[in-house]
Amino acid sequence: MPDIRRRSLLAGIAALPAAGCTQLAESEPVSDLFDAAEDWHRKAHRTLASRQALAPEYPPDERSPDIKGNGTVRIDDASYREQFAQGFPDWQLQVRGLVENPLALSMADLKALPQRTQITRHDCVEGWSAIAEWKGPVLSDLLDAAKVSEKANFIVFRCADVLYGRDYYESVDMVDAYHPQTIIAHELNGEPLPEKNGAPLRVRIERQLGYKHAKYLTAIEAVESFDEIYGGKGGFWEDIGDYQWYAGI
Ligand SMILES: Nc1nc2c(c(=O)[nH]1)N[C@H]1C(S)=C(S)[C@@H](COP(=O)(O)O)O[C@H]1N2
Ligand SMILES: [Mo]
Repeated sequence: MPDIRRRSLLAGIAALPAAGCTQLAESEPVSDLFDAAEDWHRKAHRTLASRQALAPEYPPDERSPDIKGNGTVRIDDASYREQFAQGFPDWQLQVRGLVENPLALSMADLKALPQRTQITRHDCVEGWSAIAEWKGPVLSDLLDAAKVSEKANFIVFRCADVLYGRDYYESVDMVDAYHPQTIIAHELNGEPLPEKNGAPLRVRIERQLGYKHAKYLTAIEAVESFDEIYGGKGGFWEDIGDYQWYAGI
């Protein structure tokens, strides 16, 4: 959800206990009700706060010697090969869907935005992890520039690769989309992203398992639901039935 809505949600939660005071609360059943509501809101607030917490970051000397590539590691498509050979001069990242102001950003546009650098651990559901430094603009800046509609509930990531005959794609909710460590990475350990790791762009969503971190990004799409998108479950692995949509860590 856009910042404003998130903020008003938090403000609403914070304001609630105050409503339970004085006169009204003196009659027994009403005050029970207030207690229950307060309890519910306290739990909701705690859940939201824990989802907004930062993932651990590491010092440079804890970086892994290599970040293996998983899933797609090479794209054979001729136009991708040409772009790759030239350093992606014409690559475009679209920001579209339920937005007031759709964007088409070049690599130069993305590098001109404020950048975030973070050394984090990637955890793959298959049981391996690796620590690496990632750099790129934060997704929330792109979403703010595109002015995401109040109707949008999810952000979908579209990719350039085809795995087992299907287009790879992924999605997250607005809490992860606006998380301060969710970035559109174009560098890995100080170098342009290698092909195996998603060149030229991949998302880092540090509170989620590896398969959510879509590589070879072509578009970011704000949607109300997944009903009309591929298998309707919000992601490549989710549609196949292998992994859960929510992969929080
Ligand atoms: N487009 C795309 N994104 C993808 C995948 C993929 O095959 N295609 N694999 C996912 C999985 S399962 C993992 S663990 C990570 C692997 O990232 P890496 O190749 O940089 O190690 O990317 C994720 N994102
Ligand atoms: Mo993975």
